[in-house]
Amino acid sequence: MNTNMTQNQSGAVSAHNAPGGGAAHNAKVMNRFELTKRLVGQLKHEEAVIGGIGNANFDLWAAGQRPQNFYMLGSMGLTIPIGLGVAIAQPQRHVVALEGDGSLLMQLGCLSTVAMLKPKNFTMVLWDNGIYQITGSQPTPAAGHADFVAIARGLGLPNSNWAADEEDFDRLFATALKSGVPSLIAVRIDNKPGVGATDRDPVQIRTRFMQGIGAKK
Ligand SMILES: Cc1ncc(C[n+]2csc(CCOP(=O)(O)OP(=O)(O)O)c2C)c(N)n1
Repeated sequence: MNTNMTQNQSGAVSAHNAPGGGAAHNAKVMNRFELTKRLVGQLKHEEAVIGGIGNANFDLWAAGQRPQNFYMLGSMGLTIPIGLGVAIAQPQRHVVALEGDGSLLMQLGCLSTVAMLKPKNFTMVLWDNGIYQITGSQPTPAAGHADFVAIARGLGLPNSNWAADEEDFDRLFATALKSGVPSLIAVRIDNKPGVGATDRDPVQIRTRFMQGIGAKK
């Protein structure tokens, strides 16, 4: 771990020195599963949700399976690109992408594509624990000195914000669902492991999702 990082009691790596990161510094460290349940509780219109590899989709699975959920297996960095594709293909449906910070780092350029295409029906939630948790909690190269909200804004996504606490997360998500612009909500999370374990059956996951969103196979 580099010297700019601190680790709080719950183990999350703080981005306290992040440039432009006042909001990141002030953001409470929260729990991904608790917030995933709150997020799912706000879904009333068959919104599609793409859960990122590992913990993002484990917690999405544990929060209650829905036919409109797609559980990403295997590849890092594809949650936002997949979500963007669904949002473009189905502009009447809101699409939510839940991604880990390590995975987003692997495909950071996707934010530029979202900013260029400006889908009105797309919300990205970034679970930032500063670590590659599922492979052994190695610190990411961004931990402690990068601010994902500042990065997203700089790439042309002004509706990007750190969630200050659980209530702020609820408010930001409710606003994002009806905002008509792409939104990114970044959340500092603790190091508690994912709660569920997604069935590792890619064909079934794909088939269920395609049926769930009424898409042809
Ligand atoms: C292209 C690629 N590289 C490496 C891996 C191995 N791997 C799987 S999950 C993961 C870490 C994911 O980190 P993050 O997205 O931050 O989620 P977290 O584990 O912290 O919940 C790694 C390195 C992979 N699946 N794909």
